[in-house]
Amino acid sequence: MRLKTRLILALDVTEEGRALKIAADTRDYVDAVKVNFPLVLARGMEIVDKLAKINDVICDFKVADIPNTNRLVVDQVFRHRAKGVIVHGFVGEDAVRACVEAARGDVFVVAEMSHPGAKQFGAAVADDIAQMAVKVGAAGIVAPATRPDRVRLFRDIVGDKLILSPGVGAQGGTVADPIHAGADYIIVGRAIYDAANPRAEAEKIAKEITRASAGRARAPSR
Ligand code: NUP
Repeated sequence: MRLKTRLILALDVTEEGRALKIAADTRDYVDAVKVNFPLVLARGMEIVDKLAKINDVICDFKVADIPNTNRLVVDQVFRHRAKGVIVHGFVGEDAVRACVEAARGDVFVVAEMSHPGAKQFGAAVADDIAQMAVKVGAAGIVAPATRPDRVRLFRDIVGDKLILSPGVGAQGGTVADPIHAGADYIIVGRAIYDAANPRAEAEKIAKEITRASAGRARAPSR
C-alpha cells in the first residue's frame, strides 16, 4: 500500500456510479479506498475489482469467525484484487493467524474500535489484541482516532507495524491528534463522500495530515 498522503477513504456509499466517481475524483489525495458491507452488499464483490483499477482497495469486512471460515473469506477478498483486509482480533490467535496465512496482501487487525460502545467490552482486551496482531505477523492494527491517547499506547505495543485510525470528522476525532499520537493512516468516510466536493475535501485533509506529520515528535513508522 502506498504511504504518500496517509489518507484512506471509507467509501460507504451504495450507488455504483457515485462510488466509482468519488474514488476517481479523490485518487490523487487518497492512498487506498476502504470498502465495507454497505457497498459490497449493494453492488457485489465486482465493485472491488472495479475500484481496484482506480486505487488500492482494503476490504473492511471485520472478519470474525472460526479459522476455517476466516480462511475462506480472506481468500475470496484477495481473488477480487484487494490489497488488504480488516479482521477482528477478539476471535483469538488461531482465527487471526488463519487470516494472515490466507492473505495475499495486508491484514489489519481491529484492536479497539472508535465508537463509544467500544469501551463497554472491547477496550479491556485491546492491548492484548494488539500484541497478538504483532505476534501473528499482521501488517498492522486499527485503532480509534476518537481516543488518541489509546493510539499512543498502541504505538508502543506494535512498534513499526502500521496503525490505521478511523473516527475522524463525523465521529468527532481530529486529523492531527491521531497522527501526533503515531497513527500511520487516517481513515475518513462521511466527511469526504458527503462533502459537496469530495476531491477538495480529500485534498484539504491530506494537507492537514502532511502538516501534522511534520510536527510530530516520533518519526513515522515507515
Ligand atoms: O473502529 C472502527 N471505527 C470505524 O469507524 C473501525 C472501522 N473499521 N471503522 C470504519 O471506518 C467504519 O465502518 C467506517 O467505514 C469508517 C469510518 O467512517 P466515517 O465515520 O468517517 O464516516
